[in-house]
Amino acid sequence: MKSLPYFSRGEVVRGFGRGSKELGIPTANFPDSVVEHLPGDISTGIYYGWACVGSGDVHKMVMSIGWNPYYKNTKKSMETHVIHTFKEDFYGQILSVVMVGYIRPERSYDSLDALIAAINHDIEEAKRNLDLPEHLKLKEDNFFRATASTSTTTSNKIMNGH
Ligand code: ADP
Ligand code: RBF
Ligand code: MG
Repeated sequence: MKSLPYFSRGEVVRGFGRGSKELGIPTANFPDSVVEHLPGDISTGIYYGWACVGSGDVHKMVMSIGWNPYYKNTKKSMETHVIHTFKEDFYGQILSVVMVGYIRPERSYDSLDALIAAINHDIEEAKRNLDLPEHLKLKEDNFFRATASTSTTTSNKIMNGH
């Protein structure tokens, strides 16, 4: 995928609330405007990369893009699970992400447990891959540090800085 790494930023909006309740894996959802701006070569599926909330620390993340075939959603979503334990929810805040690599396509599973196991497997793969030197350097990218000083108008912009 020629658009990787793909840098993206947007407000955290509400989804169906299933991530935390049903899966125990919260996912911060991006608004439709961000999803609609994805380049054509970024296919649906599971990605890994780096993420930061507001001007906070940069953490590893996994992201799901698509229609959640297990739930048969009708609207395409772009949801990020930040691999970090937060004290509080962060709806309404600006989430900055860089998608670094692709893991697998989205698929349906026979049970909720099987879906959860697959996601936990993705998280382990993301953690491992992101420790590679070529991926670690993106954690330090100016994109993340710019968030702290730029105005809301700039930080709300969707961007592809690859
Ligand atoms: P929704 O369907 O509204 O996205 P979720 O159950 O998926 O609901 O929960 C997502 C929300 O949980 C995020 O918007 C964020 O405010 C909060 N949250 C807390 N910890 C995390 C985390 N580690 N990764 C992503 N979101 C988190
Ligand atoms: N949903 C699916 O229907 N199929 C999947 O293969 C799938 N993989 C996911 C992988 C990761 C790493 C994450 C964070 C989510 C995944 N989801 C998948 C989305 C999941 O169903 C969704 O986050 C919850 O429904 C909450 O919105
Ligand atoms: Mg969610």
